[in-house]
Amino acid sequence: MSAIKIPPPATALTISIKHLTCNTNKPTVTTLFTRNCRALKRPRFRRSLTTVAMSTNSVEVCAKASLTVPNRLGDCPFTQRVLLTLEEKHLPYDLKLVDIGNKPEWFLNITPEGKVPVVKLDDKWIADSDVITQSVEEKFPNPSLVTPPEKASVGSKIFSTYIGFLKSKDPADGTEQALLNELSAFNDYIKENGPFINGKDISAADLSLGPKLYHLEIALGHYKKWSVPDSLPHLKAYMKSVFSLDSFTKTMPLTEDVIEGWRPKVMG
Ligand SMILES: N[C@@H](CCC(=O)N[C@@H](CS)C(=O)NCC(=O)O)C(=O)O
Repeated sequence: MSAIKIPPPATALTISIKHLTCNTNKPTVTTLFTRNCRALKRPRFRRSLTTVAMSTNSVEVCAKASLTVPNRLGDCPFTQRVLLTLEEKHLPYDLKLVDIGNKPEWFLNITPEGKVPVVKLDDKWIADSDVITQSVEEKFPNPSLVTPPEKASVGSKIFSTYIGFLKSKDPADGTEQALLNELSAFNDYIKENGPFINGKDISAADLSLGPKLYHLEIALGHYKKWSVPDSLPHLKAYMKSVFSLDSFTKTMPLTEDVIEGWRPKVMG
């Protein structure tokens, strides 16, 4: 049985949040550690934490902290992809929120590149959502979230064309059309093969694309007053289905965080 792990030393501000998914829709159990973990010195509190730790074997996940609300999950679509994978596999996890604008030393020691998500599996920290989700799939194959290789790249150009359009300052530079072409191809694909990328069941490709479409909807709505056209009803239905999954609503960022998160890219 693993004892409760107290994240980083007193010098690093870390908020640790436990998520017990375990096949239920029960409210998330949230545990906050203060800077010096003073609460842990109280016997009753320590007992309840030990119970939580012993009844689960949480996957540790370093995630971006909210830019607008203290102690809340932030707006990284790659992190949400990993959390969606854990949620869909009913694996409990333990969030360590990282201030990406002021990365603590313990985080840079784990991952010198300094990017979230980073996940601890088998006592090793792993970076990059592609590698993490693949490793989680191998270690916890049930339920399977594998997308067949021939479908794995469906919708994969949407995110880069979205960023091109979001950053564009010239309405005639073709970036909007490039995005529309990708969205339209996806709409046609879902019409023929949906409701999800691999048909009736959600799979890894949806968990990667869903958070990106969520950012697209919020950021383009805010910065460009742009929305997905009604001429793409299958894409719209797909977005609605993915955004309303329990796993999605539990892991999605605040609208304000998505807006703030993209601001430097839009202004830069
Ligand atoms: N390819 C990586 C991308 C991760 C990534 O870009 N994370 C961003 C937040 S969404 C980050 O940590 N940025 C911090 C930085 O670049 O300093 C993945 O899929 O995990």
